[in-house]
Amino acid sequence: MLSPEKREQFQKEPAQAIEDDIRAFVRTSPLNRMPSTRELVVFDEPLVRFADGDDPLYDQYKTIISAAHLTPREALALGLDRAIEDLPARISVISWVLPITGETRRSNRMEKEVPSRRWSHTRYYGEEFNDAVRKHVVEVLTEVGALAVAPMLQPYFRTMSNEQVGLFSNWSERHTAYAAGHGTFSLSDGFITKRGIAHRCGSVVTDMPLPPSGRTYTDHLSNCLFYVDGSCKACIARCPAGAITEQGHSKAKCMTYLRTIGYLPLSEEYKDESSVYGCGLCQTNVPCEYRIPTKVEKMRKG
Ligand code: B12
Ligand code: SF4
Ligand code: SF4
Repeated sequence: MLSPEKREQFQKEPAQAIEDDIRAFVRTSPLNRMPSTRELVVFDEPLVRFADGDDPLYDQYKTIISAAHLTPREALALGLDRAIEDLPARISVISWVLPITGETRRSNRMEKEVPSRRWSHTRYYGEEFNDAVRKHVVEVLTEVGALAVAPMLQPYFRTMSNEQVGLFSNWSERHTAYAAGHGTFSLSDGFITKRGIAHRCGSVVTDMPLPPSGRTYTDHLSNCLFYVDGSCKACIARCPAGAITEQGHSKAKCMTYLRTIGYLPLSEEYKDESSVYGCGLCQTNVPCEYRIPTKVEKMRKG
């Protein structure tokens, strides 16, 4: 239940109210804790931005990804079991980035074959928490009278593949993060934000009119050093599966590796676990781990 003050804030300054609310939830939720060491949080302070639900980018995604990738209007209408024509004139998308903590990044940096236990737990319990954020945001928006749907929590959410992009889902969290101006893609395929590439992200579609945060980059690869000046390539050396080359990221090799280590834990560290989750070695011990590396380079050059 929201306090009367909070309700008033949602009326007067909805964008700030949502951002404050997500930050408070990440800071205080007991679910944002490592199960083994409850005092350690899974994610740091989140980044929150907004996209226009009718941004023409979403129509481009129908071609860049697949016709099956939903626009925000489709995602909201399907989730509410309404016709698209019955939706309000303005649609917005709330996009958040949950930066992985320094402790977890450091632990994964030392690994060469399988992710650290903390990284693996961030993949598993962290995504459970990300789902809790999705659910929480939908509940709060509904309480203040808005329509809201978290596409990844909907029964219609699915992952599939096509010849053009290989594996994809019908709601890509990172393509919404791109639309909201959080950052860009990269050689390793990871999404580089101002808090770096080591994060998880999520989103909710709503009819609450929120000001789009805007984008400052020139294209979808602007934050990666390799695509800016041909340098870096640190992620290529980090990948134990040989899934990253100058031609980009092989999802097939990456997924095969994730499945292999998932079912056959290699490290002593996992002897009490039933499974290892994720990998993310390409997202730690690399220049884009904590920051947008192209900006650092530009500053250094004057
Ligand atoms: C399927 C899936 C996978 C697949 C395929 C990943 C992929 N690249 O699509 C596999 C199993 C390989 C995988 C692996 C991992 N995953 Co995964 N995965 C997903 C999932 C469920 C769907 C991804 C999706 O829909 N992709 C859509 C396709 C089209 O994306 P794409 O091919 O990368 O997009 C390219 C094109 O669009 C192209 N492009 C071409 N022209 C243009 C033009 C424009 C304008 C734009 C914007 C783009 C564009 O650029 C992109 C990059 O090359 C998402 C959750 C979600 N619903 O989003 C998580 C997600 C992508 N995974 C995530 C993570 C963290 C991982 C792992 C690190 C595992 C782990 N947790 O330890 C590895 C990392 C692999 C890597 N090197 O990136 C995070 C990514 C966060 C981040 N930091 O980038 C997500 C978003 C989950 C989350 N909720 O946070 N994953
Ligand atoms: S490690 Fe370097 S080349 Fe790889 S994604 Fe990061 S900035 Fe790009
Ligand atoms: S997640 Fe692991 S296997 Fe996949 S590209 Fe990154 S380092 Fe390679």
